[in-house]
Amino acid sequence: MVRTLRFVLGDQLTRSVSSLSDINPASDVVLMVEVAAEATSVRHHKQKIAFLFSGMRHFAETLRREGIEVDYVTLDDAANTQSFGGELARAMMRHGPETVVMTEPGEWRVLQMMQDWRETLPVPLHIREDDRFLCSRAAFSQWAAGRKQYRMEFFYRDMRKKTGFLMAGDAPEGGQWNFDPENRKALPRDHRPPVRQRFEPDAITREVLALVASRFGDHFGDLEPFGWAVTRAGALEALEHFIMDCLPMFGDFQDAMKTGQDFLYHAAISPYLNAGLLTAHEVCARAEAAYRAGHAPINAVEGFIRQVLGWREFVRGLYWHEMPEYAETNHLDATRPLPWFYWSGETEMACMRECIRATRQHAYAHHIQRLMVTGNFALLAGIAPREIEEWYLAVYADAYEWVELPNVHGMVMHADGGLLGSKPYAASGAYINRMSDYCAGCAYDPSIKLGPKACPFNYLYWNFLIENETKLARNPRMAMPYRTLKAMDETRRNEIHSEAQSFLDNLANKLI
Ligand code: FAD
Ligand code: DLZ
Ligand code: SF4
Repeated sequence: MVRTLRFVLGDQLTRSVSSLSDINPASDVVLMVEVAAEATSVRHHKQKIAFLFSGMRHFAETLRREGIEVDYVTLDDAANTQSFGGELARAMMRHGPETVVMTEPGEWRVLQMMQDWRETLPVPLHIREDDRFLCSRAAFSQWAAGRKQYRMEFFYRDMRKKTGFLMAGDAPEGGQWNFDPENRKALPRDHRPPVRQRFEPDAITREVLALVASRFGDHFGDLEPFGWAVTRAGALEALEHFIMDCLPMFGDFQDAMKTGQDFLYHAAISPYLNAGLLTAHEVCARAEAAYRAGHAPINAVEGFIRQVLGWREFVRGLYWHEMPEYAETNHLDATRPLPWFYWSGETEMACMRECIRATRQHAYAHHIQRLMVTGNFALLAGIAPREIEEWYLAVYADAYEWVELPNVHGMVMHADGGLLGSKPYAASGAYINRMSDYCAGCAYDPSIKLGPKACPFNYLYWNFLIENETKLARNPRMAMPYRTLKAMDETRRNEIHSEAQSFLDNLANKLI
């Protein structure tokens, strides 16, 4: 008789996950299911599906080696109903458990499903807290209570104090909370970043790659070469590679972009963190140890820990505190459909082409590419939040709604009216030109403001400010660009507006 059925989702591949913490191998069964409904809830990048399916299969093997019974339903199992609900119902028939235990999911959509199952299951379903995060949902809500806007920097300082990471007694290590002003260097022309570690697919991964090719061949992205780690041991190796070879320069070149250099000094560990193959605590602890051992400077280590302990925990807390209303806002009334080249990568804009190429090739782009190129364009072009959110959720191996939505809806699109960030990250071509080498290979010129050779980011930037004047001009952090706009004469404003309009019309008509 099975006492407890423990249903583990694809992004819960952590041995210490709360749904497994008190498992009794003598009487309990773990359920894991590959289902088409999840792979197509948005049409996920082929590598993302392969990463998760292979990660799930390896995780199941690890549990079995411990003597735990795992009931694993593969995608091509003839009886697979292809949905979480259907597979749970079938497993109930197979095992007849006394209770079902799960860890809360990373998406509101899935939590709603789980709450519905509670109504229909013949036995209790216990949904446990996901304690893999350093800030619980309750602790975030306590922090957020009474605040009209949430600012990461204040949250982050509290998290430093609470966890003790990079603290010297009560003070921040190095005398400052934030070393960002040192972290905005462009990459020197002849600089060669380290070659990044890739992982050869083993037999399990090869089987999954064949499955994904046959079932999801029409999804966005290249399936191969596939170089992601799919086990905890592999993820730990990837972390070690980052710490030893990349962390020391992570800070300096955090905002840099370079053609053909898709990872630079970034960690490339977000798929592992988000699927549970690494934990936030161990990643921060390893980075801090590298600092204490004199291997990496404070600007790099503080910058990195801020991303994991600050941003990652902050967006997760905000997501759960604000959902489901959060997803519905559209502060800037943006309604334009997503341009077709987000999927094809075929555009004359070299920066967009390059970032979409990296995305297609690896199911990865680094933060500044996501924020200041593909995100910036979507903001300036007034793309409907829902359409651009779906793109980001589909194309990255690390994308789950709890982390994607606040980044896209809040940080990029300002659709939440400033709940997450004090201003939109709008930028003209000058920013991209300063931080990358993209413009040198572009059909457009970042120094030209209007006309056929003008960089579209230039007139779209000023047009964005014009169109959103009533909503943004009083924002003190937007004072500088609005002062410049005020000094512009009416003719110039009209020229900008009509050039932007014709570019956007051409986009809609697939002429660009
Ligand atoms: P690094 O730059 O090396 O940073 C280290 C780690 O910090 C990351 O692995 C990640 O866990 C964390 N981190 C850094 N920035 C953020 C952030 N803004 N929010 C949350 N965690 C952060 N991250 C995701 O994990 N999933 C997403 O779906 C996702 N969508 C994004 C969409 C947009 C528009 C933007 C601007 C950012 C998004 N991010 C997302 C955040 C960030 O871009 C990625 O975490 C990062 O690029 C992952 O690569 P890395 O591991 O090399 O990160
Ligand atoms: C993203 C994803 C995909 C593509 N496929 C599966 C799957 O077949 N089985 C599974 O358990 N989980 C999958 N996932 C992850 C879930 O969508 C994820 O658990 C939810 O998004 C909640 O975070
Ligand atoms: Fe992008 Fe403009 Fe530079 Fe071309 S000129 S790469 S469109 S920023």
